[in-house]
Parts: sequence; C-alpha cells; structure tokens
Amino acid sequence: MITCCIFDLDGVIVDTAKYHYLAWAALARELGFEFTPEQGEATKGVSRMASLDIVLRAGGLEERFTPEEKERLAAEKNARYLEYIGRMTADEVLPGVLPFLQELKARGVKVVLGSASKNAGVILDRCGLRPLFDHIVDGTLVSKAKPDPEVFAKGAELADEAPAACVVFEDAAAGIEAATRAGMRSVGVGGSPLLCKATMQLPTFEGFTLEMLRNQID
Ligand code: B16
Ligand code: MG
Repeated sequence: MITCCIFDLDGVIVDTAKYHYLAWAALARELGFEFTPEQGEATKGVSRMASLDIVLRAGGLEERFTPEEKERLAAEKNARYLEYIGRMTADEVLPGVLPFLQELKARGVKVVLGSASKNAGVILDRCGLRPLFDHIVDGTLVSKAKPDPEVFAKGAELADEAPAACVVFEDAAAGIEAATRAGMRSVGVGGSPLLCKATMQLPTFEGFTLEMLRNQID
C-alpha cells in the first residue's frame, strides 16, 4: 500500500518553468542570441549547470567559457530567477495540489519533496506549502541529477519508507526514470506523451484523491 508520496516541484506543484525560461532567455540575449521557448523545454527537470550547457549550445557557445565563467553566468541567471520567485504567491500553486496535499496529511500519508532545485525552500515558503511537507530533498542535498535515483532514494530514507510504499509525482521523463530506478511507482503529471513510462498519468490534480491513487496504483 502507498504510504509515502514524493513530489517533484517545478511542473508538479508550481509552474516555475516559465521563470527559469525568462531568466535563461535574458542571459542568452546578453550573450547575443535568442533562446526560444521550444529550446527551453530541454531545461525542465535538469540541473542548473546542465541547463546552462543547453543554453550555451543553443547559441553555439559551448566551448567559449571557462568553468569559472560558467559559474558566474549561472549565478547571474539565478539572481534573475530569484527576483521572479521572490514575488510568487500561494495563487501560483497548481490547481488541485493543495487539497490533495492536505488530504494526504489528514490521512497520515507522508509527504516528501524530491526536487533538483536549489531554490525549492524559497518557493515552498513563498507559496505557504512548507508546513505540509514532512521532508524536503532538494538540489542542495543531492549530488547526482535525475535520472539518477538519488533524490527519491534519499526522500524514502528520510521518511523511513520502503521504495515499494512510495509513489513519485513527476512532470519530466528523467524523473519518471529516476523513480523506476529507485524501485518506486510513478505518476506522470501534465499529460506529456513523454511520460508514457509512468505507472499512471494524471493531466491535473483537480479532483484527484488518495482513494483514486490507491485504486489505480495499489
Ligand atoms: P535551480 P524540479 C528543476 O526543478 C527545474 O525543473 C529545472 O528547470 C532547474 O534547472 C532545476 O530544478 C534546478 O533549479 O536553478 O533553482 O537550482 O523539476 O526538479 O523541481
Ligand atoms: Mg519538474
């Protein structure tokens, strides 16, 4: 039986992808090229430095910078991103997420965050969600990016739950693969055909309940 739910953040709980994109696009413009929304898709669920490589490749600049310069560019992007997320409110929590998290808490199911973002804490605080999470595993705690299972394995370990009792909610194919490699079932959130390897798919959390989850997954 499912007794622990592990949530990705960006694309599952909030749509911060649009802020990541705006910050990367602004950096690209400074470097002299356009970074399109379609190119931005590839940065979803990917770590900050891997995202920077995707942006630089789009501009044909992948060989141009030293590791120190790349750190500076990533810091510049992050400063812009922090400006955006510093203005977030609870209204930006995706539809149906809050009632589902509240139901899990009320029914004694553990709620864990499993995100690649180093800014996850800021986002949870801005949206008032931190008290609903029993454990938070974010980009400050893991060294290997999804599809490596580290982030979810660590979440299960902190929650003291067996992988078989955990289900991962993810919007990125790399996250679904990470869940499978961690020995966990998964819910592909958002309806992308790229999530076909998930145990089940969920277009939106609106109207979704623990009973529906257990009926479809247990
Ligand atoms: P940061 P998730 C991921 O969050 C984002 O999807 C991805 O676009 C971003 O590059 C990554 O976090 C790192 O974020 O720069 O804030 O540390 O989907 O794993 O919740
Ligand atoms: Mg995500």
